[in-house]
Amino acid sequence: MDVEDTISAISTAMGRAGIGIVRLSGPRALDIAEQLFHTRSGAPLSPNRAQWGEIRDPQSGELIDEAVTTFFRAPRSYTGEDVVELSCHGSPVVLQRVLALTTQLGARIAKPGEFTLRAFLNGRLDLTQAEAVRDLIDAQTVYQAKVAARQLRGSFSRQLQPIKDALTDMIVHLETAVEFADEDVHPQDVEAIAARLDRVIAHLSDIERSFGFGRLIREGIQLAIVGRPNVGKSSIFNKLLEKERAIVTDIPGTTRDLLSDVISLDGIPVHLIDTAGIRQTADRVESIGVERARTAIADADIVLVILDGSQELTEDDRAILEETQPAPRLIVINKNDLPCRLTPERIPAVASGSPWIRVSALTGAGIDELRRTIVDFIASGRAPAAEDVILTNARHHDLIVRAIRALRESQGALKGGYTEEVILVGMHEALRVLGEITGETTVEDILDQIFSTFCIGK
Ligand SMILES: Nc1nc2c(ncn2[C@@H]2O[C@H](COP(=O)(O)OP(=O)(O)OP(=O)(O)O)[C@@H](O)[C@H]2O)c(=O)[nH]1
Ligand SMILES: [Mg+2]
Repeated sequence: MDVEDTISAISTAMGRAGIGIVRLSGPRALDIAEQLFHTRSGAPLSPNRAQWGEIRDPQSGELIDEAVTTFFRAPRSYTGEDVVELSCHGSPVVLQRVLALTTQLGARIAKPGEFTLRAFLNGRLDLTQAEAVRDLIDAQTVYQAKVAARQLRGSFSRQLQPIKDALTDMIVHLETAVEFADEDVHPQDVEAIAARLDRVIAHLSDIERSFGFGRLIREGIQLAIVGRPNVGKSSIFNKLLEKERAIVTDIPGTTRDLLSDVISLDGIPVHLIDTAGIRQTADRVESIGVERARTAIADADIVLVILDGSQELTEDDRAILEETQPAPRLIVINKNDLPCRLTPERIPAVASGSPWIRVSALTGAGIDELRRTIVDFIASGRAPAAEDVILTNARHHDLIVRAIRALRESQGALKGGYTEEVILVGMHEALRVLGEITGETTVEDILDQIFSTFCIGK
């Protein structure tokens, strides 16, 4: 990992824009910037000030752009090194030209995430915070951004600290017993340590459980809209999307293929899937659609079973209710604007406890309540107990699981009356693994893996 040289990159998105930034970091950042950029007053670049001037080709003297430049002197910068940011006009051609000049003057084009990698290596951020920078940039919903912003401020590392402290404390205690081999660990001590270990494992398990919800926030859920033909599946799909995405007609069998689109409910991405009406059919195209609808049911996290409230249950309805029984489902009685012929009591699924709701896709009545019901359904039993620890990162999850496993082994050894050395193995392993989360104990190839998922210029 080369961190001695000076790196540069275009830090703003490619494409035309009001401004675009070329960023330099490293020991020669200032020197390179000063050969390119000349303040109007002729004054040198001074730290923490925005200075206006011109960018010129150092060889030909040709004017390239007017720019505002900010210089951050090490260590008080994002990377902890000297950083210069040249805010040019956001023309891709200008930015490429300026970037090329920085390399001619000795800078190297930065790899993805290299600025943040340097910030990490210089102790400006721990690894969870560095990952939060990436997650914040990649966030697709407000909720994802909120969780990332919290992690960026170190909330996750702070949660882990007392756990690591408790572990260190116990390790010191046991190591001392090893040093003075003739002094056995007292039985009371064994009990006290076992109780503390239990608490640490419980705490880690709480964090581990929040991953289910974290993944929901990150990846969202699949929601399949199913039912027999003509009950109003596509109409409800369109209403939830708030646009006329799917074709709606009074001809049964209108939708043939799967249609999908994403909405955000309370910040959670929900992938809606409209499906073909399920029925026995001789039509070849339609029957392929019906097969796909069945696959969608199997893949869905939630199934909306749509029924037509203006008609009695048909055989097709009963078959679908039967078929979706194992799935987490919500019964939606549609066409509430028409005279009602279907009361919930007559629906076997409702009798066996599935939640239900009445809507009218025609008038929009009940659609907001449907959204709320979906959110409640998603959150039920999965919402995190403590607002500030939501595990969203698979790497963190994996390490937490490994720490729990190691501590359970220690717990087993402790209760089984093994020697301190044996008990300590799992505790040391857990501490090391937890250190990997924040980056205290991290090997180089893991860093490579993490930072290669960043965008360039960050
Ligand atoms: N009165 C009334 N009509 C509705 C309502 N929802 C849908 N419809 C009508 O019912 C018919 C079928 O609607 P679609 O949304 O195409 O039904 P679908 O379940 O997608 O049908 P397929 O794609 O054929 O399986 C259309 O004529 C809609 O206008 C409703 O709430 N009230
Ligand atoms: Mg349809």
